[in-house]
Amino acid sequence: MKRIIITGALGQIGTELTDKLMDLYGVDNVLPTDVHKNTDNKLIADKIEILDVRDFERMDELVSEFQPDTILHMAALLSATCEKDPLLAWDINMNGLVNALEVARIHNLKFFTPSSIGSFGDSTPKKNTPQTTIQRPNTMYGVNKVSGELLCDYYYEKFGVDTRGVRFPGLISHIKEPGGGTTDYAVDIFFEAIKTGSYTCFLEEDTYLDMMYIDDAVDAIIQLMETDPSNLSIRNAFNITAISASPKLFYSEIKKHIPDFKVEYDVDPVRQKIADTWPESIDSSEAKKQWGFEPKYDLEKITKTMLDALKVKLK
Ligand code: AKB
Repeated sequence: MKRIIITGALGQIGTELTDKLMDLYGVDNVLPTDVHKNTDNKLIADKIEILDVRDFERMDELVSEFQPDTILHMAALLSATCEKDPLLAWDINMNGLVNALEVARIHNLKFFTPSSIGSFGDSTPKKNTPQTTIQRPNTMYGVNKVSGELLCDYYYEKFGVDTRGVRFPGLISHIKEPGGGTTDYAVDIFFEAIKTGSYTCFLEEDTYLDMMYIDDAVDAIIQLMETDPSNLSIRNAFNITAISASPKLFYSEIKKHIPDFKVEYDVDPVRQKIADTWPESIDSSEAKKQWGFEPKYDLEKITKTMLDALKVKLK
């Protein structure tokens, strides 16, 4: 990658990804885009262009002007939001993706888009979920993610677009709070631990899902995009994960730092139902083998990093 356009640059992953890319590749070689311009990040604020990913003409115009060699298509609605408005989800997640794949085809760009553990469903093996397995999700988000993976394979095989992707687990960050995801509790719990010393969790205490710290997620995207294409046999999305964790596990880890921390449960049936169809732990051995994926943050390190950073941020 030398010159990169990003969609959804102010989203949960986009914000930290854009920052790191500007650092590595130079501010002038990164073009952040999003549907709004509200950010405290000065470098991103100076460069950001408005782009609704459903608007193909505008996307094409920005790419023609900026002349990137890579598009990182991050704009998407998350799982719980998709369930609230499934047709809007289809419009943004699918039409946005097709537009991004089309500009990649027309302008010969390398292409990345994230899939998710949400691309799996009830009939998928729940433990150590293989790279290639049954994917029959029953959520709109899952339907979008599986269709997206298939489209990436199609564009690679039919048009030779250099498509790459990962299936992200829940991501944990203190910079940007997520919105509308099923795994959001794993971020909220840290914010509330520092703000109020207690947290009411919307998933049951023993719901195990894969999680990862945002720095590992950003590094994974860059590492995958910098890998020689001949090393990659998977063009839809690689399973990646750092830890498999439950609300109870986060609670006991946080308690080691804040002994009075309290957690209660008020389960949201919509998000619990989504979580119950997702794997408890996925197998990321193909990502390790093909492009050296190796997360650096385990539960202990994630907890300490989050609490230390939020103590400063929220004081
Ligand atoms: C969500 O919860 O929707 C996302 C995801 C796992 O894709 N964080």
